Amino acid sequence: MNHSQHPSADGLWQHLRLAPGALAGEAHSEGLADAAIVVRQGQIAWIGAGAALPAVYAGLPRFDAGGALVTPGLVDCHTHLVYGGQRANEFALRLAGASYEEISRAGGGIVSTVRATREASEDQLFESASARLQPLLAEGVCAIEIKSGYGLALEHERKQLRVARRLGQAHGLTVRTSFLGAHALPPEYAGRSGDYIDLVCRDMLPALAAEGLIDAVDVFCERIGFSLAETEQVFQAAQALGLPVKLHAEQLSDMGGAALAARYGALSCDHIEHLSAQGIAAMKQAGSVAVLLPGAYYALRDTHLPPIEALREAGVPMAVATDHNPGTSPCLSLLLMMNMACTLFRLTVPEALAGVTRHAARALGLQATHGALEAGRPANFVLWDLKEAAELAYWFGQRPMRCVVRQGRIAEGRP
Ligand code: DI6
Ligand code: FE
Repeated sequence: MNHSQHPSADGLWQHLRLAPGALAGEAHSEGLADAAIVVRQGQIAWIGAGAALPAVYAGLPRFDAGGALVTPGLVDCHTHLVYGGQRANEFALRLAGASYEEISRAGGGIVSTVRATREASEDQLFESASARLQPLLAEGVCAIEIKSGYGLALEHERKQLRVARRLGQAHGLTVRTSFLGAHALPPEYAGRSGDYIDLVCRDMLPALAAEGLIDAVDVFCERIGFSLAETEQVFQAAQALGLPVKLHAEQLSDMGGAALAARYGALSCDHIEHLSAQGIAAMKQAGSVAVLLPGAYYALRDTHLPPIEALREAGVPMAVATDHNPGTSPCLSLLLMMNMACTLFRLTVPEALAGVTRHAARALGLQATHGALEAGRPANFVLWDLKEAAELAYWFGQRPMRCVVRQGRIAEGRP
């Protein structure tokens, strides 16, 4: 169903149990046992303790949540959702002993998805990405980041980004696009990475920015991706266009990417398994969010943990995302990522919940509108059939969502 066909959520939502940290100004609050939310014209008009409800709202149509747990709409702040094909064959190769880097150097990996993405039409990409989006929507995702980076040529990067925009319109979902033209070297530029980066900076980036298709600029800074100098060249081009940057940083090795990104005021540095102490200090100073991607860590059977304790001590906000992509994280559950962030990375439950709400919103520059509940924001919230917030991270393979209000409409389930 198209988003505009979903029933309006306008009215008085009663008997809600607000999860800890759900209110915008109160990151560390306990939550509220019997809360109410007033939705008017798709926005939160009032939120607070049910007993404190202003009399003017008492006559509105009512939705009785019957004590359901409520969180802000979830935010998946790092995905590569739009692509052609899939790579189960590489999963088999890795099981037989090949490494991700070996497969990539042998012409598989990202470049094989580039072939399939170039062959697909815009409508085909829209259909396949819509299907993959369903489980995320059904889990309560209300905002998502979607990267390009499987086209690696102007027309194909454009196709991916246009599909990302269309997904937002069709599903009433807030979509932030990141241009990841510097994801891998396309085969036609083999041995000429300087020329390719010039193309990214001089042609692709300005053209796609002018079409309004780019919200942020990302680079895969890695031995099998692009060097620090090439990354900086892309960041300079982004800065010249007034676009914020983020970075795939220190996933497989410490390239010093996080410190560079921080110098450019990066919204976030993502993966960061090999992040150094200098990188952490630079991120703290710049206010960059650390985006943890336990799905990729798990799928690659990585054993090098991101420096969680040091990030926590430094007070760097940590987000958690699916990194949905066909190579290293074919995952379509943000709740599973919460579970893995706790189990594998030792996040606390409140950290994991903040990681898929307020800190994830911040990683996208959406902290004023998403990731926490407050009067004046668009109505994005989720009712859960759960007794306590810890259950969000505790169960895995479970679908505890009862109802999702997305952009002011009852988009999934019923109260
Ligand atoms: N890091 C990742 O985890 C994905 N991209 C990246 O730069 C993997 C993309 C892929 O293998 O297709
Ligand atoms: Fe990624």
